[in-house]
Amino acid sequence: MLRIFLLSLGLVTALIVGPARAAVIPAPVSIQHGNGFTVLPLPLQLLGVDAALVSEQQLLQQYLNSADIAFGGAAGPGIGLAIDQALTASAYRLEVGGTGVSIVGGDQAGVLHGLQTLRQLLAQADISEQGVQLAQLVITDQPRFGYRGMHLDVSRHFFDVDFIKRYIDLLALHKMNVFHWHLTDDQGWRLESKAFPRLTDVGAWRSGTVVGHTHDAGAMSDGRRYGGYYSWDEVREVVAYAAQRHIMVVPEIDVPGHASAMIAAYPELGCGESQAKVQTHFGVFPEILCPSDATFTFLETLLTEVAELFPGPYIHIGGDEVRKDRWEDCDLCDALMKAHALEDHGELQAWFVNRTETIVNALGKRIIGWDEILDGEVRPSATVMSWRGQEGGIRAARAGHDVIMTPLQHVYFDFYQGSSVDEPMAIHGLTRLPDVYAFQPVPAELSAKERGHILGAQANLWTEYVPTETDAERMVLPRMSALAEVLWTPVEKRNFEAFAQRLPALEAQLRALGYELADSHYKPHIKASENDDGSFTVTLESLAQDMRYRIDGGAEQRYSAPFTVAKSGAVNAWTTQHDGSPLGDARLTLVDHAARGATIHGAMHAAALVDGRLATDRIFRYPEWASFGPEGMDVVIDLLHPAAVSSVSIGWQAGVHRKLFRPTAVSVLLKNSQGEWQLAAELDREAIAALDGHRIELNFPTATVGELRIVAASDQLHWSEEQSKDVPSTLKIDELVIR
Ligand code: TNX
Repeated sequence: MLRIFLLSLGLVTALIVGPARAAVIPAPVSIQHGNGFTVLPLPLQLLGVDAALVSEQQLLQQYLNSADIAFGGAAGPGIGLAIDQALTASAYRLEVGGTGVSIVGGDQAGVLHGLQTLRQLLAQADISEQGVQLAQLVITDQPRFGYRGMHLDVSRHFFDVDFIKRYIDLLALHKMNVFHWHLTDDQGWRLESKAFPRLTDVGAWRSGTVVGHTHDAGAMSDGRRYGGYYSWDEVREVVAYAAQRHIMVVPEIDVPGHASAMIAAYPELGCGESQAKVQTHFGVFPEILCPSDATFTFLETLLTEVAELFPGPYIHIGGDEVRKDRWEDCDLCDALMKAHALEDHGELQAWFVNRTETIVNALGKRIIGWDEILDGEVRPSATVMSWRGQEGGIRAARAGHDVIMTPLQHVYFDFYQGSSVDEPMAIHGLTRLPDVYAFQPVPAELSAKERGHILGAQANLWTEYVPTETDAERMVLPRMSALAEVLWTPVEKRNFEAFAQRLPALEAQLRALGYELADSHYKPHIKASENDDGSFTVTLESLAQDMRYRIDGGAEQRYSAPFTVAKSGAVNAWTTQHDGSPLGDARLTLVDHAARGATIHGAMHAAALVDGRLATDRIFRYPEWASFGPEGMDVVIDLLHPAAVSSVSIGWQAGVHRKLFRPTAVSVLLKNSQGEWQLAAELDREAIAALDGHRIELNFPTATVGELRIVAASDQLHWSEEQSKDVPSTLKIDELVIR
């Protein structure tokens, strides 16, 4: 009533107690909340706009359209956009006051950032026939980093231009400004070339795609032709679309490794008798460009096209995961190494990078390379993308390179985002929302001058296991919302709990825009820490409030605080959604046994084998398993105190998403009082093959021993696409349960 009355008087400031405070992600540098509200009558009036902001006004109209807010009115408080060069570039000031909304940017990008904030405010506003009611406030804001990026791999799976635009829309909404387009890899070449049409005629198509995980036992291709590529017109369309949103596109042409598709198209680029094909499986393949003059002539022509298509200052030339097998067996390489006094193939790779950089520089651009380019001496003018942790970035910054941080622990969005067993298959690893949020792109150990080299950071979406658009959206949302805050918000304003409270509003907005989001962060994550008395303290974490659990299938309990599991117990946890339905299926099986915490020799990361936690009913993560090569497992367990034992159970098969190799022989030996190993039990291939389930159990007459030796091996070979030959099957083992 009051509001209508005020409106009818032409007053637009209503003193109504409104919704919670504005929830903006990334959190702005400063928000001052006023006391009142401003009602913008519908249709909204767009106020005088600078000539320089025609494009931003168009975007505003599109944004209003997609939020179903009518505009084009000519009365009442409206929205005005302006530039004020007193503000720094990319900065903006947004005010909701009596005369409406004013967005003033230091430049066009600043205005765009203000528009993104406005969209979030509008999405949370009360909208009625009277208009849009906004809380009065003043936001002043600017980014922390100049480089705020998202990567997308379109080789392993192809995404069409419509999706690329939707992805770019996501970047804009999150105030990000770099789109790193990973256009080439072993599984497909995705960029048209006029000079080299076979790159797409041949290189854009593969004969199938591996089903399941590429390292599964018996992984097979689906045999379905797969591919696609972008024409020059499409690339120009994407570049222009990004430019309107002040987003730079960085194209990546990955050389000299990850080049199977390129060499399949032009075999003369490879070293030796190349049998390269566009790969159907994933991994790291030996196909590599030969460092010949012909290769560099080819690259010069190709990169000239790339430089014309992409107006930005950078071309990413890859340089990651280069297997040197073919270079080791190559006369030309030997001669080059001798002529240039290169000590090893790492230096030859650096020489390759430097020569490629010379080409790129002559085209007026700079290179970016993955951190492996530091394996030899590359010039400091090369920008380094640090992905194998942040060490490469630290080394690079100290050597005077510019650095973009993309460490896999925090920003590999192809990793699992939750540990719940109902999560969709991902490559491996676990990067939960809080892990992304905790990312610190500037390492503390750098000096002030070295810190100046950290341009910013980006997340990478590799798409080996991301086949569809929906999957891609779910992998980046909402992890990129957390990253946006890392990249934008002053570090002292970052707070995960506050972010988690602001997140649902953004999630609702993204859903309304038609995006699919992960719900992994609303499922529980189980953590267990071991106490001195051998019991476990179990903690459940989730952004959902209502967490439930059972132990050993017992009664359902509501989680309120960490609880104790005496020594053994299968914990199962889930959360309850608003409609009461359960979400998530997190599991952790804790087992007590004679070898828990014992000393164990004979394997790397062997402690995982006796840590009292089973990995056999979990998502597959490498650190939870001990891995064994062709020689198999042969470990000795030194029990802390001699104990009576009569069984050994060996976990060999992951419960979820990964099919591991089954041993073909296992045996248990016990050390007798004379210090000799005596066979206690063994199973052969037939006996093991006949077993069901994820574990192999061996029983023997009770004996009191101090040391056990457990041997597991496989004499099987399996076809390896990466090596193009049969190779011995590796074993992954977790938890040797000894009782
Ligand atoms: C390593 S990160 C790669 C990619 C894979 C990725 C999977 C990098 C520079 N190279 O080729 O897709 O791991 O996580």
